[in-house]
Amino acid sequence: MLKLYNFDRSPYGVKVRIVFAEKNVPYEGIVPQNKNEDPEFAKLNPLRLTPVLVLDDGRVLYESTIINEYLEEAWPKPAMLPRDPYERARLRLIEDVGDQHFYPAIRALTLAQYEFQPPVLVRKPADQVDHKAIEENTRKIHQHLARLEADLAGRTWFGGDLFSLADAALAAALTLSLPLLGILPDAKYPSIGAWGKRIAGRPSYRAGAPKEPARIQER
Ligand SMILES: N[C@@H](CCC(=O)N[C@@H](CS)C(=O)NCC(=O)O)C(=O)O
Repeated sequence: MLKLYNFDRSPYGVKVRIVFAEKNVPYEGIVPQNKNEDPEFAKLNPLRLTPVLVLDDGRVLYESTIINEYLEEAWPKPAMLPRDPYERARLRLIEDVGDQHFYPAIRALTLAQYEFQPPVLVRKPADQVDHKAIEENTRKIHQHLARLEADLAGRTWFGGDLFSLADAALAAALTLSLPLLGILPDAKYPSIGAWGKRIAGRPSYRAGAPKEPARIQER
């Protein structure tokens, strides 16, 4: 059976687990122990990041986007990318900007004000809060949200009628991380709000979402 090394609360884990559930592909989920020191984990992924996918014959893939592209090609039904080349590229662009810019801004905003002590984010003492980083990353996040709002306007999913790899990729940011940080919901982004309610009702989302989501602990 396929093995997926990943963490319950990882946004990249959520992204991959939703695709597994959409495609109804069975897998064994494994939570890595001591992954930063364990030499066996470094053999799987020299970057020491999760998720990591191990195939039945032992071959390995990492990077959530690559894993999901592999799942899309190995289990093409239901399709999570459309046939039209431009539309495929448009959805990959949404996902890539999410991975490279949007998630890092959310992480930076989080770490500017909280210490991550799984499963809680503990608010930093006032003198350790990085106000400049909060301001910069809040601004960046709203720029991304405005663009995503425009991408979703008039669409059910980022892929129109098709629930796509981009929808899976943005699920954790838009339904978990930003609501936790108090950035969403926001009346400025009605299409994102409606999308969030739709995705929350999807069985694959319920299967892929963290069993124990992060929460904030005040000092
Ligand atoms: N670009 C990578 C990012 C993966 C990533 O940052 N994973 C986090 C978990 S959410 C991780 O392993 N962080 C290092 C750590 O927790 O020590 C991907 O898309 O798979």
